[in-house]
Amino acid sequence: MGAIAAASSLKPAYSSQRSRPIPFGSAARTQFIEADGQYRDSLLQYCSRLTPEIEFKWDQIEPRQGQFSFEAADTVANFARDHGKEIYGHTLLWHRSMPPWLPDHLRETRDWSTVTGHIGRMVGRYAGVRYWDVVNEPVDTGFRGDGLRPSVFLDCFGADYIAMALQAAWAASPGAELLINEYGLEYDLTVEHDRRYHFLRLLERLKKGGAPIGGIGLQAHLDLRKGPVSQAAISSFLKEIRNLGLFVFVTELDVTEADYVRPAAERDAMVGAEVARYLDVVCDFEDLRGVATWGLTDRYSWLGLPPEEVEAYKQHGYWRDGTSPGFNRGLPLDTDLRPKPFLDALKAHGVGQF
Ligand code: 9MR
Repeated sequence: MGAIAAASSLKPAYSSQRSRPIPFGSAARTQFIEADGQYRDSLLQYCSRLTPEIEFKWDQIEPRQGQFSFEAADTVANFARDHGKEIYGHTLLWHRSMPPWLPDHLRETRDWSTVTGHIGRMVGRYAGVRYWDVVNEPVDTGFRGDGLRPSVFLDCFGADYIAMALQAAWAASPGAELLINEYGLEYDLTVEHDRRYHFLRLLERLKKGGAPIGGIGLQAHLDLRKGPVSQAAISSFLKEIRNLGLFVFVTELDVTEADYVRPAAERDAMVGAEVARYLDVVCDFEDLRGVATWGLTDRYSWLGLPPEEVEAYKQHGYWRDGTSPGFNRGLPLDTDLRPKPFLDALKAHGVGQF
């Protein structure tokens, strides 16, 4: 697809004029906040919310049982506070960020207070945080009839662990808004259809049981290899979310590319167009509380090439050149922190103030 098609889809179907912009944020990393002034300035320029990309995760906080390491988490939290930015709390329970000691400990003891201890500690220490991803990625297809992802938490505490975790977060901070954050919900693929189905059924069960869930996080890792996004599927999914009385956050928006060979401008247009197609539908959802991208700049993106290829590009001097081919260009700013059509798509949909 050429730049012309991409540009026309940047004009959104979405046209309702909200009284305020939809708050925009990004995942942020302490390591780069400390090391890179340009990156820091860009975060401050564009974002009103920051999501610690790794710093709040349990493996970072309690690498050895009972030994806590809050430095990196405090640094990003203080950075946000000092600059009038909000922190989005990511994430209290995630099967992929368990400290190494935790699985055996839970299997041996079945001690739920280990989990509530962690939840209470985080929610208590970062008491100003309004939104928390309480459970991250609890759904997976192909394992169980109820669509829950096999995990230590599920094994040790049963399917109720999700409601129990929400209760624990609620008990520690009744004012906070609690979410479940999930991925793989955007495309017209059987597996994503099943994920939407199971996620909705989980949310229904939670609401029916009175769990203190306020909303859902849609990670929105878009992928041009699967694309385009299915606006029809997303729209009917969101109708059901509205019927459940839940709010929505886009928590980890980015785009994996399918074609790394075309000129950068064409690639950027394709990325921007996919973002626009997605926002066309999601920004129509009335109770959309915010949009966050999973990183602000391609300079620091988890959507990298394999490390050996990155090394090769670095050796050829491409690393800081935002127009060079090779790197995933799936975030709003390029590696030189220049805005791309992705950022225009956000702007055109009333996301952010820039
Ligand atoms: O981008 C994050 C990467 O730097 C970390 O190594 C990884 C493990 O902590 O987590 C990545 O972020 C994930 C997020 O927490 C949950 N959704 C998927 C994200 C990408 O894997």
